[in-house]
Amino acid sequence: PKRVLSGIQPTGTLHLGNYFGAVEKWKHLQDKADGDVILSIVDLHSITFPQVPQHVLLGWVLGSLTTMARLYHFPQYKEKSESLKDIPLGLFVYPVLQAADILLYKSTHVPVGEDQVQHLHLAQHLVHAFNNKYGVTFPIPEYLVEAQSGAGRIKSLKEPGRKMSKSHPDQKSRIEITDSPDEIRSKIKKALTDFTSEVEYDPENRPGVSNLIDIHSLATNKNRTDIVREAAGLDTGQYKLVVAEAVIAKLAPIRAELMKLLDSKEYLDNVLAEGSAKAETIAAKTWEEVSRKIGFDDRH
Ligand code: AQP
Repeated sequence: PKRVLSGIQPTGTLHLGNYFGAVEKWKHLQDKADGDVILSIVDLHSITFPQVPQHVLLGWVLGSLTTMARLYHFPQYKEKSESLKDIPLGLFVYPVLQAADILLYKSTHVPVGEDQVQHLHLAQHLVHAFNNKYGVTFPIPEYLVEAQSGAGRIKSLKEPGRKMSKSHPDQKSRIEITDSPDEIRSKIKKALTDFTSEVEYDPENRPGVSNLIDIHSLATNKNRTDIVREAAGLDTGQYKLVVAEAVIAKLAPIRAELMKLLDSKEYLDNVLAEGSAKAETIAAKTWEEVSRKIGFDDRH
């Protein structure tokens, strides 16, 4: 059976990048109802307490099946460790824990963005390594291609060379989905562009305005060519106002629903409790099979 797995770290409020890059795609997957869809809040990745020990246990097993040399080459590790003097071991083994998340549910499909392709390769490699050593246990997780849309990363409003991020200290670098219309206007007005006033799509040379065009395109489902054509005659300052209104319109119903949900704590707690009970059942069964195949005794 098809089983799709995806997750998000609880490291801040969702921003436009998370929404367009992940959440909106999840909604499509859920609506399509083609197989199981497991969506998770990956709290171990963000270092809270372990609620589901099987993730850590399987992560340890998988860690013994790969090498440091392989993990050194991950771009996310390289990028995040560059600015650190002391690199936490957890940051280094992160992709192994991610592979454990995928394998623990015997996931068959994983929607990934381009920055995650190597991580999925690692998960595939670990499936081969485990299955060869202990007998066929896991399916090979595949990319979920339909879930990848045209646009790449949404970039930071302040440093368009970097992606928009939840945990970046500068709140003005991102649009959060809970931002008020005024906050959205103000952030987009202050978004970094360049000294050319024309609105054109040229991500390499003009990343700032190109990022706004990408955001505009995702918010309205219009293609970039039409957007640029319609913006002829506007300078980037005027164009920012257009983008802001498009984002406000897109987020209005999402924000309203979110506010309603935040008021119904009981409902949210139920969704989480029901979801984790279902996930636990699968995770416990897989871990039982894994420990039996490895030869851990009954006490585990
Ligand atoms: N800027 C982005 N553009 C498009 N998609 C994005 N995603 C994240 N940033 C962008 C997608 O959102 C999901 C969330 O992934 P995550 O929470 O596991 O961590 P992340 O990718 O590292 O996201 P953040 O927002 O940058 O979090 P922090 O600041 O905590 O590292 C993923 O599907 C990701 O592709």
